[in-house]
Amino acid sequence: MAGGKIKKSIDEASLEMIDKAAQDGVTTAFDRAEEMSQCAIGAAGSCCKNCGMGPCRVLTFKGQEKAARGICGATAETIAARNFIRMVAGGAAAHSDHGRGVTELFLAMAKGKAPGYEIRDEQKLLQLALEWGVEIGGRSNQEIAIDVGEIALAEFGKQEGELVTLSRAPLKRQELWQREGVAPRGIDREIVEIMHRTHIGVDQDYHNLLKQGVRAAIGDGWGGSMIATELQDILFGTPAPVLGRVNLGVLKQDEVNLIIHGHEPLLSEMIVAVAQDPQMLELAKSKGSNGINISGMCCTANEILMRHGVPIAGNFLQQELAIVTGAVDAMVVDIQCIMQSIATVAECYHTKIITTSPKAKIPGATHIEFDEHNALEGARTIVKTAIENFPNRGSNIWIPDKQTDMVAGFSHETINYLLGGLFRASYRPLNDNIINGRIRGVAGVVGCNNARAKHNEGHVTMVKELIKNDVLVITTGCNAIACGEAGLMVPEAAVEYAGEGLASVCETVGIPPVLHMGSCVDNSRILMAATAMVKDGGLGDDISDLPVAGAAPEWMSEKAISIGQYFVASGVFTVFGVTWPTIGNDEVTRHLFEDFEAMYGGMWAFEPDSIKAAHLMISHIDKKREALGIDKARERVLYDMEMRRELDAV
Ligand code: NFS
Repeated sequence: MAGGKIKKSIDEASLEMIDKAAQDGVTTAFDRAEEMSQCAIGAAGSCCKNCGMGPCRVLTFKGQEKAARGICGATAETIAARNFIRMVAGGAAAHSDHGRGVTELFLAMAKGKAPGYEIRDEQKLLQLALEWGVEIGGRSNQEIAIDVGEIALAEFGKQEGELVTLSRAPLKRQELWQREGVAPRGIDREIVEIMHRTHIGVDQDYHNLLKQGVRAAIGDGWGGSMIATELQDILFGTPAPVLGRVNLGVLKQDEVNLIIHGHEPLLSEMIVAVAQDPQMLELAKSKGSNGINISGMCCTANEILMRHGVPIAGNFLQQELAIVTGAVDAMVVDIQCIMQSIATVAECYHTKIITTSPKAKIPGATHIEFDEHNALEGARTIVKTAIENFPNRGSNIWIPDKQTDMVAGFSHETINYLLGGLFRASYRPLNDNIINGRIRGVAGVVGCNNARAKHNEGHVTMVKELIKNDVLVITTGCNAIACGEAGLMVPEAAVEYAGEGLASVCETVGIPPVLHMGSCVDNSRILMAATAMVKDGGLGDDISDLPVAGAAPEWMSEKAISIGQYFVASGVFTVFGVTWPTIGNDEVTRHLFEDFEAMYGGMWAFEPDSIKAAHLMISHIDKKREALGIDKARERVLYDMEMRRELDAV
């Protein structure tokens, strides 16, 4: 049963709810992870079930002479590579279909067919228009937006040439992609081609297979995800730093609790607006509550926190636990990272689960379909459903008294302003502080929770180790929420956890040592930040020259594999924890971990121990510092500090 002897989370609020679930006889992912045994061959990526002759299991153990093959003759390498890039396809499809949804709404807005939506960031619209050669002079924003939206939508189905957004990458990177033949022609095309090539009897060369994985992943990070981020910013505003709160303690005993869970900010923006409507508040009062409390879960939570300051109830492994409080009147979901079990857990309490996407239905849930032409009406129905369910709460309510402050919303643009000032926005001060050694480097730590690992432990341990060693951390997704819960996303955390060099920069600028950059599609902001660092000069002429690294210490989703792959393809050393999907095949793993460095300047690594993983990243950062000839500067900084300490002691 839940609870158990081994702690399943480092988060106290979650542990309280895991215990309550056990008392209430409710099963959660934490229990299922314990009960469900894993197939070692499948987990190692050595099981092929791409045709009706299989599954063929081809795990070759050390010392085994005859290499196993599938019935069709596929080698263990082919099978491992096929499985790996099918994960990339799944992840890239998810992000990109999200991007397509945003683009469709954007176009409907521009054509005046989506009442309630408008252009909030005009500057970004014009900037995109300029980049894409859309005529601006003498035209209305709506007209410009129609052209921008149409170009964006065409990127998904484009068949030839290459994505327009690739031109945002450093020149050297663009040339490398062309040279290696991995510049995506169209976002969908590369995903479809993975499905084709991994069908029985097509591509049987693991080098060639993995190359297509790279191509589709670039189409995600520099294509689908980037389009999602840019158009969401135009529609809902580019985030700027905002103070919020995080963890299950944001739920309120005396108010209607409505949790918005999933990924697209399209509907959630409307719900946030409707919840402030006096009529709705009146209705809520008439049902005996003191107000309407909206909070977020998973990546949607990041979206609405950074744009509206709406509190976050938790990350991926906390979605069932929120319902276990007994205080959630409705949980509305759209797409991705939604456990089917929330409907089962909800049966034990009064919570109404509301699905909204035609792409994502759950038996037992109420379906209120999101219609962009009528979004406000849909949002009203959803908020009303939550309010009307408030009187049905039982007496079995227990909200953990735990919540933390966190600052969110460091978009690539605001980092620019914060560091460089409003009138001379630039990454110069960041680059200078890297060059002078106060900041050792930058790490992007992102990704999911995984029920096979202790909740939040990998995230928080790694991030603490990095900032202690003067590495500035930028984060998105469930890692951002984990860091928020651990108190790492407030400026004061710099003094408590960061090394002296990093702390001194954070104190001067007034920023936390861990910067929240948004949801998972917003990993594209990290690509833009890295590109801005290259363009500002002094740190080489490609992303692969920068003293940066990436990680997803608790990954589990296919989206995480696609993200990792586009980071690697962009020249970033990227380390994953928990498990590695090609671990059953040395050849394929070696290719991803070693050969990729020569090809892309970035490569994969696997290290489940978060401290060791952090040090792999730090070593890589130091290697890059050395190559740039700025390693000595850091030694001086440390020496200075040592001297200062000695002086202080006198
Ligand atoms: Ni991204 Fe993982 Fe999901 Fe968001 Fe969380 S689980 S890959 S972080 S919510 S997408």
